[in-house]
Amino acid sequence: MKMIRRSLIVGAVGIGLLTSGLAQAQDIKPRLIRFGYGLNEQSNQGRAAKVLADEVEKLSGGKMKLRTVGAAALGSDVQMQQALIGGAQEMMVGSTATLVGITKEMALWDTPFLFNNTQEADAILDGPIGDKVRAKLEEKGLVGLVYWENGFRNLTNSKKTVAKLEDLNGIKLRVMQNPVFLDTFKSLGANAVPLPFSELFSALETRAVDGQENPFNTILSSRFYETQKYLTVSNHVYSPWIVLVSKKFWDGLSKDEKDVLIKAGKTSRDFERKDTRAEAAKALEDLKSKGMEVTVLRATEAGRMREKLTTINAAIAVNVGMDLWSETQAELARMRK
Ligand code: TK8
Repeated sequence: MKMIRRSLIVGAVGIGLLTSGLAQAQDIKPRLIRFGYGLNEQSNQGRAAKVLADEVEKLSGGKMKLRTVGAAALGSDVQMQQALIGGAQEMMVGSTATLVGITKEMALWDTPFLFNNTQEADAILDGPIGDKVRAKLEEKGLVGLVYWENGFRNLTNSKKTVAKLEDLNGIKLRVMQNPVFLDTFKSLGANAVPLPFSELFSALETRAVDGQENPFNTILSSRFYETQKYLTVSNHVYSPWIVLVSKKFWDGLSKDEKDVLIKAGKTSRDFERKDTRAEAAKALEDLKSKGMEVTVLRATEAGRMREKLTTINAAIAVNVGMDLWSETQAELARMRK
């Protein structure tokens, strides 16, 4: 009897040692997360990616490790989205506009002149409407963690000053791979060509296209001023970025690991918006000093553009669903009162 008890105890200790040994082996090998993005390391996107990586490392006590890969080295937005869906890559950040082919509700954010300022953008994106749109990704194999700010988009080109609607005629303009952007700029009279961001710099350099549209930050960090002489401050749409996680990867995480990503995501978002806004506030001066000729679109001209785009808005409303559209308009009206 004594003997049996003894061997049981020894056995139990043995198993205990074995499991703690396994746990240690796991501790040594952190969970590796590949996080891809399109801009370069020196951009606002790159800086925020670093904050996200540091935060994940800190909150997980080193058990999770985010390897950030910029400059579209893991692929364009669209390619990375597919890699996440298939489970070949864990995380990324990119434009919501490039997700419209996967989740049609994302087109809500492409509505020209939807938000008047960043307070409106933050309130809608971080509120119930933004959550609802984000949640739609799950059935497509993606988890939307948080929205970052890409920013208000402005037009650049190498051909001429664009001060009024008619000036867009004859400009070959790169747009994101997104039907709303394509239709918007076609309706405004430009010769719109969809291209991934990763091919944009060389397309501008070789003059395959004359112009593009992006926030000041990107025009600066991607050195578009080297090929683009003319900048029009049009603020024609507010562009969000969204941090995505592969659903396949997400479903294999523990509750604690998910919490780390959620918390770190929020910290990165708050940092990113502050950093982006600080940079944007001085970017226009920087761009002028780089030799860009800046034209501020007059309110009357912006009004004429809006007018031209009423059919686009109607099409977006149908595409994203009338309920979502009306809820957004009502919420904005309430905020503007
Ligand atoms: C970066 C893009 C970029 C977007 C674009 O991958 O494509 O013009 O504004 O920020 O998502």
